[in-house]
Parts: sequence; structure tokens; C-alpha cells
Amino acid sequence: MPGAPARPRAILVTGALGQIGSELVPALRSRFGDDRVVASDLRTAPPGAPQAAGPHEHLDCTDIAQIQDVIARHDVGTVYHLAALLSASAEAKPQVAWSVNMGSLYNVLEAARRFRCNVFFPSSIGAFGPTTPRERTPQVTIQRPTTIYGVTKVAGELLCDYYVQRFGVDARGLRLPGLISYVAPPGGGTTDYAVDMFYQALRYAHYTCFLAPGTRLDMMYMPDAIRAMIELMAADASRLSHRNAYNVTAMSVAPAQIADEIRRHIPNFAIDYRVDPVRQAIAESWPRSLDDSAARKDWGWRPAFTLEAMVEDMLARLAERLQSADASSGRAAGGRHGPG
Ligand code: VAH
Repeated sequence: MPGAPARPRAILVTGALGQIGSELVPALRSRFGDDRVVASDLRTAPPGAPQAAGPHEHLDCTDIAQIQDVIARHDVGTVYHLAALLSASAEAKPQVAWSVNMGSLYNVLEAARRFRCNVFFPSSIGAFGPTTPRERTPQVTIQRPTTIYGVTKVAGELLCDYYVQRFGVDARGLRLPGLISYVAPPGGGTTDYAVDMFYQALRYAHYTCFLAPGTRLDMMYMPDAIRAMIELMAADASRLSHRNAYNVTAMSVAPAQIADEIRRHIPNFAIDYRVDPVRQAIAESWPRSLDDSAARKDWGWRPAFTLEAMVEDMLARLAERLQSADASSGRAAGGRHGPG
């Protein structure tokens, strides 16, 4: 229709069934409209899943033809590329990790170049290594990770920045800390303990942690991470002194600190430790705390959730989800240790 405003281009989320995607898709749909956000994953969204409440696609990101087909059919203008193996899974099968993490990113960037799409790339504190300053890790510093996950994150940052300066693709990224969420459990990460602890605390008032009690890492509640991604992609490009990728954090905490805070709500919660040497070594190669001043200065990043606020919200919301899951599955709710 002449004169009608152009229909805004769609947003594609890859890895939409994962820990981040399960919350990013609903957040984007509530902002931009259900029909403007395409959820995609290698797995098919189960009936009733939030991802199935709008356009959704089965998508193997290692196949560029599939990516280009989805972008063309839905007129995608922005890709949040989340499909990847996390650190512990990647370390168990490094060849697959390289192929999936780097192959899919290259395909997304090539498709973005051809179809003029913007790209969000999730880097990680895993992009740093043991020779990086571990406290208040600077935005620009040594990046020599000793995990294949970290290698794919550093290479991913460099590849994204190459596509920015060589082809003009608007690619932006965040070095995300460990993410704590109650919607979808994570899989294959080193920081997954911080999510599992809440599930176990509510179900059994006990958790056996695979990292040592004092292993301090940057962490963030998922609502803050989702907001950071969306705010970065909406930021005025002229304000960005970095592209891939910005340090962001909310708290620097260890398992024992999270356990102590949970115990304020569930007094009989007990934790013990059976250290997994592989994931302990990965965690000890990462920073203990990031300097996120560049993100704060360039595009106004501010976390909203402290450790105390996150634990209170996480326990309340996860308890609700577990109760409704138990009710729908007919599972006895015995052993529930709701927040005190
Ligand atoms: C992992 N959750 O554990 C991810 C993340 C900073 C950790 O990259 O692999």
C-alpha cells in the first residue's frame, strides 16, 4: 500500500530452546510483537512451549542454506545467535565445539552480510584465560583462554569485529558471566552449579556442588542479561567504542556465598562439595571479577539484581514453577522446601 510505513523486519533467535533463548524470545516478543520474533533451534519446540507461541523454525545453523532460507522467508533484520556448546560440553568434544560454535557463527555472519542483518554475539568471561588479570578484568586485555569454548569465544569476537569493519555488518556482543535462571535449566556449563543449587535447595534442602566453595566468578540474574542484550542492540551505534565484546557483570560470588544467601530463606539448606577437576580447572582459568565500566559509559549498562535480590526472586519464582510442574505431572510435592 503506497505511503504505508514499511513493516519492521523480523528478529531471529537461534538456540531458542536453550537457557538464554527460553527467556529472550518471550522478552523480545513482548517488546516487538509475537509475530516479529522467530524462534529457532536444532530441536523442535514442544507443544505449549513459549517458543511455539509465535513463528518458530527447526534450524541447523551449521547449514548456511537453512539460515538464509529462514532469513529470507521471514524478512529477518536482526539475528541473536545463541546456538553453541557451553564450556564443559565443549571441552568434552572440542572438535564438535569448533564446528558448531565457529561454523554456525561464520554462517550467520555471511548470511547477515548478504541480507543486511544486525547480529548479536554472546561472548563470555570464558574468552579470558589464566594470564588475564583476574580481578576487575579490563575491557581490553590479554585473551589467551585455555579451553576450546574460550578459543571459540575469542575467535568469535574477532570474526564479528572483522565483519563489522570489512563488510559493515552491525555485529555487537557481550562477555556474559554465569547466568542464573528459573525458566530453562542450563546444560553443559561450568556455572550451571549456580542454577542447580536452587533446584536442589527447593526439592531436597541439600546440594552437592562440583566447584570448590570459594570459587568466585562473575554472575548475573537472567532478567539483567536479557535487558543488557536488548539495550546493547538498541544503542546508538555512534556511542559504541567497542563491538565484540563488552564486559558486563552484576556480582562476583562464590558457591558458599550463594548457599549462605539461600540459607537465609531455607534455614535447613545444607551444601557439600565434590569438586569436578575439569570444571574446577575451567573456572580457575576465568576472571574472578570484570570491569564493566565501558558498557556503563558507552550505553548506560546497569545491573538491577544484587545477590540478595536475585536469590529472593529466584527462589520464589522457581518454587512456583516446580509446584505447577508437580501438579501437572501428579508428582508428590513432598520434600518441598519453599522460601521461609
Ligand atoms: C558456561 N554458562 O558455563 C556458560 C558461561 C561464563 C559461563 O559462558 O559455559
